[in-house]
Amino acid sequence: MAAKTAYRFTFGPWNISTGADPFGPPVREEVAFAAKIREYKKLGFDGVQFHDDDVCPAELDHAAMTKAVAEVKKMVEGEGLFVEFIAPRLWEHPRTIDGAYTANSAEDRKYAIERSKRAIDIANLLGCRNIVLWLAREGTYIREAKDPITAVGRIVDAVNAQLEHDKNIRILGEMKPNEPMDQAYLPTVGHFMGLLYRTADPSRVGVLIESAHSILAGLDPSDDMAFALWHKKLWSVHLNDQNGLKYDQDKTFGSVDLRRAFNTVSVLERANYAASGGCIGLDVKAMRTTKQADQTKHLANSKEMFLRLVEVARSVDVKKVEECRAARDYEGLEFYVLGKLMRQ
Ligand code: 3MF
Ligand code: MG
Repeated sequence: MAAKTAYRFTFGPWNISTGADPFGPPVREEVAFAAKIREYKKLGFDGVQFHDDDVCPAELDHAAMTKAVAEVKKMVEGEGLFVEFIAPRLWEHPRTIDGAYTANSAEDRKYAIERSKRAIDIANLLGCRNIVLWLAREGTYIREAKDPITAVGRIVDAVNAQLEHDKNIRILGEMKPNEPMDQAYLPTVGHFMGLLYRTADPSRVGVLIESAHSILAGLDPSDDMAFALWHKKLWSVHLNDQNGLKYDQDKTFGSVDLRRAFNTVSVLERANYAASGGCIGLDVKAMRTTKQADQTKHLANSKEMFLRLVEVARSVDVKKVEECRAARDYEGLEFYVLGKLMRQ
């Protein structure tokens, strides 16, 4: 049998964090950017995901930005890494308080689009063609705050402005139903998929699916991924785990529901996701109780969980599964899968 395409693993530098949360200050020392980049290879990762302002401050003029990006490129390439995507951080600036593309102020919407185009320029300088849009503040706290119909159109306009800014760039929507907003305008993968076919160039628009975001929407991540895979639109993932419908937890992959993680891995294996060029991105947070010396354990553990589940998925007897399906013996199938997960 031909060797399968190896999975490529990525994460963003925000996954190494100080442990500050809305209820308490940092509990670990801040790690310098360059030191974070040096961790990747040690942890067995291949590439980096960036917010635009992880690369350089958003206020830099064009010349200073170009220079700063060149330094980061050198640093990343020096470590033998590649940049998987750039995500414009459209949720921290004073001009994005009321949303970015859907803000009621025309000036603020203009800022969001300009900032997104700038993120595309940064991506180009880094030799990367993926832009991830996590539409953090495109929604409302109260329904009456914005015109929801206009809002949907404004998101399409913003995507189009980016597709037109650069004819090579690809846009990946990362959908999340709530947090920070009470209700997001495009809460699920399905919502964004319904919209992407109406953009100026649907062939350059796809999705990044985060496990926790699907779970927060009451959906199963593996089914969300299967839906996007059928459309050939699953271009990246953020694997993690989530314990029920509460705040976004970004737990270690597989740590809450092993079977759900197994099904996620199985669907990626079944679709030969790695061969299509997609990376295995992790978006995981260390527990606040984690000590400084262990601040990357959650990343190593998530990757290891993924690889172990790949082994389990590959050990599944396809014939046995098909027999159970044909006989409608789902009790038997379930018990077989549980046994596999217990390595029995
Ligand atoms: C929010 C997220 C973010 C996004 C990241 C890239 C911290 O819930 O998951 O990760 O993935 O900003 O768009
Ligand atoms: Mg994420």
